[in-house]
Amino acid sequence: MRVPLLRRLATLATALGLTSLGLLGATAAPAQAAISDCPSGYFCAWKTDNGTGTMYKTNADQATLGAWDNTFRSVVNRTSKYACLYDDPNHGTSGMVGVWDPDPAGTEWGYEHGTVSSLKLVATSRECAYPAYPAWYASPAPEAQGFADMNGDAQADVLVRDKAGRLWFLRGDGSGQLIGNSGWNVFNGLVRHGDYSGDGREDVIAREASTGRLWLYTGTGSGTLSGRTLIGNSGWNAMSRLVGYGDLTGDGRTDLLAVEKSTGRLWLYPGTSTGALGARKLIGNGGWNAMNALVGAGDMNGDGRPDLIAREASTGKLWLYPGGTGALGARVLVGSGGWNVMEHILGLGDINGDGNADLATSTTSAFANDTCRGVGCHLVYHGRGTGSLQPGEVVAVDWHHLNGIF
Ligand SMILES: [Ca+2]
Ligand SMILES: [Ca+2]
Ligand SMILES: [Ca+2]
Ligand SMILES: [Ca+2]
Repeated sequence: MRVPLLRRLATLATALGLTSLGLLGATAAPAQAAISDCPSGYFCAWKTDNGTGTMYKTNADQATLGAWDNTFRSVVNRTSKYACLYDDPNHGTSGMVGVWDPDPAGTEWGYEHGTVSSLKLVATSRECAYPAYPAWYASPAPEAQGFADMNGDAQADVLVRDKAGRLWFLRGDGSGQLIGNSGWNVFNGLVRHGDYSGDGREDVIAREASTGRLWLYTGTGSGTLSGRTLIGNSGWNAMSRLVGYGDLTGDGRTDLLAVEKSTGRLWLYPGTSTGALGARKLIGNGGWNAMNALVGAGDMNGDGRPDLIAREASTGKLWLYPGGTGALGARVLVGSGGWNVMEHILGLGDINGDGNADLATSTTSAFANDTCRGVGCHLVYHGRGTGSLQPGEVVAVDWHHLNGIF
């Protein structure tokens, strides 16, 4: 089945913010094309509007197109990757960038405008114009916080899962390191923070969607992960939210919080010396399903104990629940509303190096301010060390087309 080109281009232009609207007025693709001539595994193009005549084919990136420069009129992408078509040579993005979805069966074909000068085949659509991972910058924190720092350089780190199921480690200098080649899309819960295995290095906990199992991936201390250990046999899909919290019990070991879907109860699963989780304890009687974001945010209010940030779905308010010893204290309002325009809220410790824990966010389509609009704006809210936050600032605009940031 052929996806209408107009809709596809319009969607893409909106989503990626790449395309000038000039091409959206093109007429529909022609009625016939010899797409069956294109071999499986190849991207193919023709100089004619109906896929007849000499066929171009490639299964590799092309910085220039030689005799085929500015000639593509109809195309089919029978590769398993996204085909990015650039008006510029060398994959430049100053001109139009078109994106064709993977279509190994060759069931869709479309119309191009005779302006393509280079092409690239990539695993995720965002890579047509951006790195696979978003921009992330953090300053060295004055105190070692042991929170959100997987490689021990005192800079807050971010982990990103992309739509191809790869895992990336962002160390805070704008770069990204691949730390999981594939397969991470089997998880429907990914959490940090803290050291569960007891070696002083931050780990990752992942919930397997198909089994409800909970896995501990032990950090190596350099940003990468080594082997995994099963720490929950089953049943974890009964939890709507998992929160890597830090130490709530006061024994120096990182604990996990979880909200039970059916009851709205909040449970504390204490970390132990072995990486396994201890017997759970009820720390919230009910009502926690009213929260549509829970963030282990480190010590936001400056009393030396990690705190919980929660977003109330019905009001868009942000609440701080101060961590005590094995329990949470009375909540304090730290965001008076509007927080539902955030897709992710991340507690990453001290991002700007002033000693106070901060929050980072990325936005939904409902967000707009003077510097950024829509999906994928990335803001930092600097903490004042009292629990309250300074106004957010947009610091990047490419936190979109991903499959998890934590
Ligand atoms: Ca770090
Ligand atoms: Ca603990
Ligand atoms: Ca605190
Ligand atoms: Ca700070």
